[in-house]
Amino acid sequence: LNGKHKPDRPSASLNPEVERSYKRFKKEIPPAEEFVRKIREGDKAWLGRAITLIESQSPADREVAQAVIKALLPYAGNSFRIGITGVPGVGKSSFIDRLGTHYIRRGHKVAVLAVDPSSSVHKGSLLGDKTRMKSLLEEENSFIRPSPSGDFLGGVARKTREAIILAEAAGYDRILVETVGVGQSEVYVRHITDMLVLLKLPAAGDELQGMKRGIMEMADLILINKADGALKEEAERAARTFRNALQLFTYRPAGEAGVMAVSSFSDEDVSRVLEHLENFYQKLKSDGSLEALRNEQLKFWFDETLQEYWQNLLRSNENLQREKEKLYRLVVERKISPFDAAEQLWNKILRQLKNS
Ligand SMILES: Nc1nc2c(ncn2[C@@H]2O[C@H](COP(=O)(O)OP(=O)(O)O)[C@@H](O)[C@H]2O)c(=O)[nH]1
Ligand SMILES: [Mg+2]
Repeated sequence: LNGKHKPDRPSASLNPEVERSYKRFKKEIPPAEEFVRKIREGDKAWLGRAITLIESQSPADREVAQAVIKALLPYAGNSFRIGITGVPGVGKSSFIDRLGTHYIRRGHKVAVLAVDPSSSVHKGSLLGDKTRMKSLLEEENSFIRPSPSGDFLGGVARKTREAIILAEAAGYDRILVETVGVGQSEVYVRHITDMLVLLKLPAAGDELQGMKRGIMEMADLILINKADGALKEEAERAARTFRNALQLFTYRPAGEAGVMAVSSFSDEDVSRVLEHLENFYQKLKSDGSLEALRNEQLKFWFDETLQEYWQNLLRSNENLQREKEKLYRLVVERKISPFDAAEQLWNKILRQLKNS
């Protein structure tokens, strides 16, 4: 932590002007040691600032962020990371508010983070929406952070993954990651959490026809939410239907996915869910599957990042880019197969590597 860290990511060709602003910027950011110390003390403001550095576009910021992450890694990992997904309006934030409060009552420290693929459009996310988390927000032992923006989902998820590390180093031992169940976001959330909880609205059985099988298979727990008032019976019916349907699917080592009809507003339901989550976590820890899962995730992010470097290399090399476009034309003109084209490009890359 001597402030001489090289950026962990290849910074796009630094022209002199960028270089100057980089240096100027660097002076203004407190040194990594200070972030590390404050975060270890549990200082929320500094935790927030460090996450801002992770999300920053500036290479200088990210350099400090990477140094902070590296220094804090030994203090991370000791939490239960729970992904919570579902369509907008299903009650994710409301449920997290109650669940988080219950966790705090039991002596835990709770961080709520979000992965929102659309947040770059909306500039500021609807997830981690603080208006729906009023009671949790008032708690000393909570930390709530909306989704980072980003142009691609993998990047947003990676930033959230890094934020998890910082939050854990700050002493948060229950991490709730909220994401909208659209596109691939829950797939990425699966790669940064230990357990995936899917919230669903009470709906008639015919919903099973159109349900996204992928996410149902990924979910470790399905909550049919809003099981209160007029919807209570319908929710319980839906829970039974899902339970039967799910028996057809296969599951992760930790066992059968549970299905529960619940209401965000029922303390009894929320504690029942909490018990289920904790049992799941104990099981994951005791039979070694937590470690296996996290190892898999580390490998995934390694591969994913390597892919990214690779694509950047291809994009930034004009020669290869031209060749690729040429081959692409030949492919769509049916002159060569996509496989031949890929092989040709690959050979060209290998030749270039040998010459460099
Ligand atoms: N009746 C009922 N309404 C709920 C429940 N949970 C959330 N809501 C309401 O559903 C709406 C959307 O909730 P929100 O937490 O913002 O959903 P999110 O978009 O999934 O985060 C709000 O009006 C909540 O008050 C529940 O268990 N029962
Ligand atoms: Mg929400």
